[in-house]
Amino acid sequence: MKSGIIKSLAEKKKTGKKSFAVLIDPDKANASILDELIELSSVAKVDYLLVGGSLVISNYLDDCVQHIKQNCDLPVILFPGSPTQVSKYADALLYLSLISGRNPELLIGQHVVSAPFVKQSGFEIMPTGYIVIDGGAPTTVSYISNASPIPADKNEIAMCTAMAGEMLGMKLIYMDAGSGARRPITESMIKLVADNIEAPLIVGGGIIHPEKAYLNCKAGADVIVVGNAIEKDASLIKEMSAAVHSVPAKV
Ligand code: 1GP
Repeated sequence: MKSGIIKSLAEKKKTGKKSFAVLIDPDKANASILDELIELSSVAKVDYLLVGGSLVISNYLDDCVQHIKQNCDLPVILFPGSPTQVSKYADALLYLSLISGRNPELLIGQHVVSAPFVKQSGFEIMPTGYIVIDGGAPTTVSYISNASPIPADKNEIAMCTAMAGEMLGMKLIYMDAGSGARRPITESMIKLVADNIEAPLIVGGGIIHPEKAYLNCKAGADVIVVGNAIEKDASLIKEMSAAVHSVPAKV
């Protein structure tokens, strides 16, 4: 059953409507944590729940996604660190190719291995150019991928990478400073990338203040993802969601 999330993101982009996504790491979420996140996210009108992480150690992914789907209507999008992180209970999968790196395994190799399995899953596949930007701290994704991030001040490299990804057919671009980044992606980089692509732009990594989420959207981000800050203080969901949704739509 296809869920049509890409289509709705493209439509929202046309009107300048921004989205907020809460990132849930299944390694850190038990049923009671999930219940709190579900309740707060539903009340705050969060747009999507992303589930995954660069290193999912536990076997809780399926249970985690199932628990969410049984308790709310929010769309669940998988954000996998590897092809094993797939659950048939999700609505969609960010089908990531790490286009900022030069590791063939994460550009195409793992996709080849998992293609038949992913195709028969039934959820929406969202082809996504994944661009990692230096966030001032070594991140799990950089270590695992053995790929250097784009330097934080090299806006043009990020722009060219996103353009290339889009022209290769990727439907979304995700710029990520990495979970727990010390420095989130700058607004100037977001603006340059957003001004040069038509695909919806997802931005995450190190966003801890609602004001930054707002400024990122003003600069051109279409979806803001927050994980770490919400793990520390779940009540932030309300303020983050309000900040993202307060960005004026295009007239
Ligand atoms: C990481 O973009 C996500 O891949 C979210 O980052 O956990 O720092 O919010 P944080």
